[in-house]
Amino acid sequence: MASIESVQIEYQKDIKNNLEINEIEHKYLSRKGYIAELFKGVKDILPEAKAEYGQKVNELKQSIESYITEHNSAPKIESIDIHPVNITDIKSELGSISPISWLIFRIQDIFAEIGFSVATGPELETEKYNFDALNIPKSHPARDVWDTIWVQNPAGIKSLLRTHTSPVQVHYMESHKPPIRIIAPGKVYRYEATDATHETVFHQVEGLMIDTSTSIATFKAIIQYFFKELFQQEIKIRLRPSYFPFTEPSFEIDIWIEDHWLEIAGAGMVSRVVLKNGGITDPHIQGFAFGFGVERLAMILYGIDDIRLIHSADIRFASQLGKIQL
Ligand code: FA5
Repeated sequence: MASIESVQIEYQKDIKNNLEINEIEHKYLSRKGYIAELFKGVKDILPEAKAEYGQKVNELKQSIESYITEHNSAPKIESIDIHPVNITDIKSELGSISPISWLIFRIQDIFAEIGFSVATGPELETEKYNFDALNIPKSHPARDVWDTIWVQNPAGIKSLLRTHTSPVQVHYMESHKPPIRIIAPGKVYRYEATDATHETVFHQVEGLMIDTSTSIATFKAIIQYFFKELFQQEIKIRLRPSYFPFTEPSFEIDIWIEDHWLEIAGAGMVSRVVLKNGGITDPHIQGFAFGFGVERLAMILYGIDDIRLIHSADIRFASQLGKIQL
């Protein structure tokens, strides 16, 4: 049976040797530790010495406890500064839908009214769909118009990030028979320097309408309907003759804003070569296609004079525009 003195000596030794705090606690203060053993030993003490013995064990116990409290690195519960928090008061910034998504939903709604459904295609494309099937062969100078971000994949196949949404035209024709009325919104990528009206990653909405009686007149009527619905007022537009290998004839659509024309879309009657590549060979079937720049439309609608602001990741910008009901 340990004596008070021997426990005291042992304890001093342990302190000197920097014994871990939890080991000291276990060794001296646990249920089977030295202090408990000393308290049990009280029964063997003479009755007149019991009180003094008990007092000494208690003093030793207290000095061990205060040593432990002082050296324990864990925060003392009394010393933690507790501030009650009313969790109903915590305000977090609510995110909002991006202005571009808003606009795409709005465009989808406008076209849905006249029977156009929504199609999609991959952003990681092949040369075949982005160029070849659209009548832009390898050597064709028109390929330079679309500065391409090429992607080398492990199988050695050359892929690319689509430079426009026009590949969706061919994917859709391959899997659907005319009549066709679709729009295909999505991201496109171009390896080009940015400026106030050009981004590297932006959105287009492709449109494709094909059946037996679709003409340039149909195209003009639909485009006029679309702009009137979107802007809720008459908008001055002009069709400029242009060139795309996949349409014949081809146009560029410009919109008059304030004091200048802004190019908003490419369009035209779908070339026979493209129809054939999509599996349509009936000479009575024809149609038109167009490709809008969504950010360019957003610039006009929201009065933004620099396209780079739109994807600047500035939450104030996005939330402000996201609240505007189109
Ligand atoms: C095309 O991409 C054609 N695929 C459009 C088309 C579709 C023509 C179907 C005929 C038939 P273009 O490169 O012009 O064409 O781009 C179309 C629209 O995307 C432009 O009118 C413009 O609004 C927008 N756009 C083009 N480049 C950028 C850019 N770097 N940043 C933002 N918007 C752009």
